Amino acid sequence: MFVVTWSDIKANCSMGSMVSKFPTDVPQPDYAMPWDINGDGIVDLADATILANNWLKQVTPMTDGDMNGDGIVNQKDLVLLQAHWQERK
Ligand SMILES: [Ca+2]
Ligand SMILES: [Ca+2]
Repeated sequence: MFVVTWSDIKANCSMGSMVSKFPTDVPQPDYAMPWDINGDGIVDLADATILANNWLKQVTPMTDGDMNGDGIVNQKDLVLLQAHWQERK
């Protein structure tokens, strides 16, 4: 039986469009609101929750709470979230 795991999906994403959009070796501080993690147009508790759920995890750069493009969710991303708290699109 063929089973697709979440890591397979992430691996495919990182080899495809995600990498070309967000190069891992070039942080994109001007990218439109990476701190709005869920993309609803405001930086609030919902985004902080996603960041908390992925705390210290390796993720696809610029997704799931990674905001500086280094592929890990940590204090650097939390600082960015705090700096843009309640910011709207
Ligand atoms: Ca949001
Ligand atoms: Ca990060």
